[in-house]
Amino acid sequence: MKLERIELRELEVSLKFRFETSFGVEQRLRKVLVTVFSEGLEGYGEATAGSFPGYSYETTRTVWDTLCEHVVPRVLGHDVQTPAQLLAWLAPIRGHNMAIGALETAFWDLQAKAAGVPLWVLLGGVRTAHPVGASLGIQESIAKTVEVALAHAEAGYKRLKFKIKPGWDVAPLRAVREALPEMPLTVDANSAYRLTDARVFGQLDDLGLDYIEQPLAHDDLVDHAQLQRLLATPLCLDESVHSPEDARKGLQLGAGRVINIKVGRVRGHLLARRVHDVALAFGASVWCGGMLELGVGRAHNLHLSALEGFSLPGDTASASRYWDEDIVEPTLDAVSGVQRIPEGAGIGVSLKRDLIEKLTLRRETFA
Ligand code: OSB
Ligand code: MG
Repeated sequence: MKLERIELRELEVSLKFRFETSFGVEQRLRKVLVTVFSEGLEGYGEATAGSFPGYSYETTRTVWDTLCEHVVPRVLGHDVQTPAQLLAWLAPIRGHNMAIGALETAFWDLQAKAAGVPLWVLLGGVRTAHPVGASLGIQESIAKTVEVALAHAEAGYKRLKFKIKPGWDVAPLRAVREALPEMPLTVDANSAYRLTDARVFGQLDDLGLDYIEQPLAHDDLVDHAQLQRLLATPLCLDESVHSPEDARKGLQLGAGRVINIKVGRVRGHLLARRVHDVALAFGASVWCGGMLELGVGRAHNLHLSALEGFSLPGDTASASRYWDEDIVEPTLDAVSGVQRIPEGAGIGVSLKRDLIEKLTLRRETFA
């Protein structure tokens, strides 16, 4: 399909809640939306980068510049047959996976629409609905943490994940475990600890957590392997895995037994699927992570979650948990903790163009 025209938009949106992690607080977010035009069809992608480089070096601004200066000029006007071919054109670009992933996922949407099938079919998925959990930020008190946990359990979420940081870990989790003895619980440190904090992990190990997500450095596999040897609880890798090779090396080292797959972090669906395949070959579990996506990114996450190996609940919670009004129809809300994968060709959602226009800070069209 010839990439006839590519449109970029930067949107500004406000989360309904203050989302605190070990690297900072997010509430007002800027997101880049990509539309690829070909043969009268439109494919949509959303960059997963945040405004602040706390999770990754990529930000809304680097995504915008990388797309404008390097990604779009390399592919615009080309006749692209497959996502693999698209990635081959972009292979000389080191890193910037979230920028490339936004375009790559838009291309998948375009191809699925051209084929007249839902994206999950093209990806090789096996299910039409997926159980989801909720990722809960650091709260102002233990009482508030328990209250938020109970509210989300009540809402039907199948697993609750709590952000932790040094000084905010064992005590809030113990309180939640007492309040919800049977609930699948996990924690996510976003790289806030070191191997010398092994005592904290020893205590978390007694709480029956499903996994501990990215406790150690964002670029580490070796220390994670050492920590994993000390714990019964599986470690889950997030920040450390940018490619199928990273996944293979991490699992070979024993750095974890679970991988959080995020489309943007690994350059899009094709490589996300390969990370999934590598994990399965090692007998590791995977689940679909989230990056506070708007409807386009959320829909892509749901389609990816249709792959066989996504055996654990994803972070793809209800859109109305995050936004007063999302940018797509239908609104992607879970019912009793289960998200239906949107039906129809491609990602199966349509854009609310008036709302998008109102949220747009800048727009650039390449043709
Ligand atoms: O580490 O999984 C993470 C959000 C932004 C950056 C990193 C992470 C997260 C989340 C939220 O945990 C997931 C979501 O609800 O979209
Ligand atoms: Mg994480």
